[in-house]
Amino acid sequence: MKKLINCLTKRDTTRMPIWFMRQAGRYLPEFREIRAKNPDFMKLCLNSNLSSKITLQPIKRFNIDAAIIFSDILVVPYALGQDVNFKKNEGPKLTNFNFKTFINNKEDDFVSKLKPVYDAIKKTKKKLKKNQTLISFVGAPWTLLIYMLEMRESKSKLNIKKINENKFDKKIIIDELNKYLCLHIKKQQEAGADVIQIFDSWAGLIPENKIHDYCYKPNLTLVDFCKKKGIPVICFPKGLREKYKEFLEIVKPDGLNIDYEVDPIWAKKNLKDVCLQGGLDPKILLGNENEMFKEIDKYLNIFKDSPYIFNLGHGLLPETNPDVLAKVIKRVNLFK
Ligand code: 1CP
Repeated sequence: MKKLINCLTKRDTTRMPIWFMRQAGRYLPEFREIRAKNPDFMKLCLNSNLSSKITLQPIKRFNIDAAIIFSDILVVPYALGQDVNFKKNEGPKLTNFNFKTFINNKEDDFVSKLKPVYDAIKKTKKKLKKNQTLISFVGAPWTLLIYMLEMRESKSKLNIKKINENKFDKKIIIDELNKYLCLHIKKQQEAGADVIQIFDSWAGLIPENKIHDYCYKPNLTLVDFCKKKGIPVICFPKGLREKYKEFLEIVKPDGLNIDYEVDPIWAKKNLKDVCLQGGLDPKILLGNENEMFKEIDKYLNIFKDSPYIFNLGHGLLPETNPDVLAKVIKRVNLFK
């Protein structure tokens, strides 16, 4: 039986499942070894053998309940015609967005460009045990748009002028993106994905008067699609603060990942009828171990009797020591 799915869909609280965002990544020496030989990150994401191998690396090392397929949210803009480059220390760079090219995409081309992702899912699924869950994911339209239209000035600031000056009809782009995101979800499910996670990493930067159009509505479309297809779905609208409550009331996903700015006690009180996930600040894993265990125990005690999946309030940082992560996992797995 899959512990994670039971918790997510049946709200079973007998044992707390655990996995980590960015569990396949730069903090693992075995990942860095492959990465050093593959300087083109997008090519690496689209190499199904290597992508499956990377997906399984944390599963081999740790006693965790889920694998998350090694890919990126930006494979979607890539498959819709943009060049995507990952420059060291600069973050992803996408080429100039062309509305006409974008709107004239064909579903068959999109699916054939992303076939390696679906192949990687098939290969990985065969190697997982029955009790391990395979998670696939998409980025929500707003977060993809930030990269596609190069709207970000820094980690926490949007170029508002650029957004307002932007002549493209964002509603048309969001609807079109959602069409392809649903297709990507469908194909990932057919390949063997058990759960979908929707990352809206920049939801916290949406201007107040646009939150419905840019966040709630597009996430709801994706969640409703997952429900129709019968695949459990977890949302991560990072940075929404107290609006997490409104998001939940409108979007109603099976699972909701809270970020490290959300007080877990507030979350337990205000975010009901959902399986919560995550919350712990990834930076805690870089500091003093006693402090770290204290923080972990806080989450364990708050959420012990409610449906909760142990994870973080954002992805694992590249500086994380894998041996420390092993201790975190042991602590959680011994809890009940
Ligand atoms: O240099 C490297 O080795 C690349 C680092 C890296 C990795 C390991 C990137 C570049 N993407 C990934 C994989 C990845 N990305 C996964 C797969 C597996 C796993 O979680 O174990 C997932 C789920 C993502 C999702 C993703 N990509 C998000 C949403 C989650 C989040 O972090 O907020 C976002 C925003 C991206 C874009 C992206 N990809 C990579 C970078 C450096 C970024 C930008 C992040 C930023 O702008 O801060």
